[in-house]
Amino acid sequence: MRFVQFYVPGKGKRLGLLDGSTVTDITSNQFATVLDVVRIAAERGCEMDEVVTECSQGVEFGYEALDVTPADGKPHLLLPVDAPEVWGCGVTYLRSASMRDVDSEQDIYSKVYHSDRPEVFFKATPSRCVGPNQDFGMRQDSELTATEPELAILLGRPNQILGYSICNDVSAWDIERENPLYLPQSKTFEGCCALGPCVATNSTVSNPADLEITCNISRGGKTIYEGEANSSQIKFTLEQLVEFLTRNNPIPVGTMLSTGTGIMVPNEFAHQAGDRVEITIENIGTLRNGARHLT
Ligand code: DO4
Ligand code: MG
Repeated sequence: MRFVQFYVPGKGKRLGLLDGSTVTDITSNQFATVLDVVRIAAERGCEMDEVVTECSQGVEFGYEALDVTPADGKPHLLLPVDAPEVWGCGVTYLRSASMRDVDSEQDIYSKVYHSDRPEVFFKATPSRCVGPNQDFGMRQDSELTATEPELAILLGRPNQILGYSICNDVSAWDIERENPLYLPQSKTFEGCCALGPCVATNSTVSNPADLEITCNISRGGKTIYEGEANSSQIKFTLEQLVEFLTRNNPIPVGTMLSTGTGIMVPNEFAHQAGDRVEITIENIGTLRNGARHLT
């Protein structure tokens, strides 16, 4: 199943199920958000699909009509889940390690890539996240902010993978490169994390360890960069990444863990305001966002 959250004028936030090109509004007294479904699945120790099997069918919307730039007067997609915490994993793909080492003074990234412990860092809270078709932020003090297209895991209980989404781990690479101790400033800021367009559950993503990930960046209507990776190239299993995140680290129900990027956008395609980014992951969908300067 694919869960979405969307806004309808006069009604507010709605919970929907995406099937093909149709979104069915399944908002009820029992669950009004994806986080409600996650909480019930965590409590019962079951899949999210099982939580909604008996819900009555509601009003239908065309997905394309929802996948539009947010405006108060029009229905539109929202963040797929208001994850109380978003965490990230780093240098989980060889490409991420080798390209970062070229621009850093020591081989710290390769050392982490070849170590038994992955990099895990705090990324965002809901107020720092943007949903489909919203602009992500570029810090005022960064001239090299880049897209990092990643598969994200949605957790119920600490060891319960309930579903998947797409994350753009937008990062100020120049700040991170100046000194690795500046990593939190390179990773966490207003609009630093784009998520969406849906949460695809285990029944829809049957093999998360083999998903094609593609990215297209365009400027002024023209493609300036295209890249691809496959989640099979992640050095750890997804369960191992979750285990490292949750080791002696209590996480709230509904936490998202982004699994690192295998697509390293060359420095020459550092973002400019107005860039458009499309990230597609097999079985999940396409996340579209723009880039904007923070003031
Ligand atoms: O330390 C650098 C961050 C790595 C990262 O975010 C990634 O590999 O995706
Ligand atoms: Mg990343």
